[in-house]
Amino acid sequence: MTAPIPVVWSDVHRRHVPSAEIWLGVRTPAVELPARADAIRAELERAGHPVVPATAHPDAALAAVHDPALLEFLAGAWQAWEAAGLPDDPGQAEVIPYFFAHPGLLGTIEPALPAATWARTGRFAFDTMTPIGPGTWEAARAGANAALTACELVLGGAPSAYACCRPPGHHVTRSAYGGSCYLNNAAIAAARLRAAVGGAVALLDVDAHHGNGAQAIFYDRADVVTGSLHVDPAAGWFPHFLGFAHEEGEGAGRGANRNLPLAPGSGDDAWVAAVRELAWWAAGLEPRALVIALGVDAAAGDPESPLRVTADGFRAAGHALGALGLPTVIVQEGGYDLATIGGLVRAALEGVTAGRQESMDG
Ligand code: SP5
Ligand code: ZN
Repeated sequence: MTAPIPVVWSDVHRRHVPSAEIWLGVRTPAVELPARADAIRAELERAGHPVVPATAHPDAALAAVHDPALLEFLAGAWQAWEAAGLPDDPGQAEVIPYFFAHPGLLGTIEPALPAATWARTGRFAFDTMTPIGPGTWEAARAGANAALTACELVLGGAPSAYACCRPPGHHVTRSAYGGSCYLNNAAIAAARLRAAVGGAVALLDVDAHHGNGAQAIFYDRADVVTGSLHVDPAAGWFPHFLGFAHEEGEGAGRGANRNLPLAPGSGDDAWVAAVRELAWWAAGLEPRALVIALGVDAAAGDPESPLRVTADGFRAAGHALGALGLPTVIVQEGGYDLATIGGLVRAALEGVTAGRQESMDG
């Protein structure tokens, strides 16, 4: 009988309360809300998972994957916004970009770091849907601490640990944030494990959306193997410009990135087959540890994706990944159906434990 996977937790996530997502210039209801993590925790506690508080970790662990300029911006963005009076004039209470340091604008010229608060955001944000409010930095920083605490548990001998990170992180690149994400918790965890285990680390992303952040961060590296299955961006889904099958890594990292785009409407059969394919592929590159970017927004009924995966599908996915038999850190990403999100995470964790057990017995 294996012990239930510990849940690493921080209440500080509740300080991040986005008021809306600006989509096509329109204020639409925010979906990445505190009730998400609270629902997951409640369900996992009911199922007997122990809850472990996240402990503080140094900024150096974040700087392993993020540009210090991004970290400095995120840490002070809301205070600067407020000090500039922007909540009063023009009346925007959260940090939102309007003008972007687009590569087609800049060519080979390095972007300036504008002194104007209303301009600086466009150096670091790649969408308008990821507002920074008064508690956003503290919450994101606490999420990174949770991911790092889960790493310490696993490095200390736990077979696996789950970090209930909120806000999520998998869309954040080395120097740009978006997609409801501010710090790439899963990439931070992968870098931490990579520094501690004498070999490669695999970071496999089952969120409904492409894990573009880790792909970009580790694109030219073979020592962090990245893979993602997600709804086909060509079918109109975020992140639109990335996540295609031909993105295979470059330089030393060629062959160490894998994308499996799935058609809208894909359900358990196609989705679980893709998870197994990703797991087998990663196993062939002989990683010594695993990070699972566990979004559960591929679920049938999730408002943010057209995939149709059930709790049984998430259990089977967990099983396939647990069967790799690796020290495993599981990091929460998306998942927006409050009625089912907890049960979906619970099923995935059950699968990880069962798959792991089978790999030991077998
Ligand atoms: C972590 C994660 O799952 N991020 C997903 C971000 C994708 N959001 C894109 C939403 C596109 C517009 N949706 C229309 C409804 C507006 N609320
Ligand atoms: Zn997602």
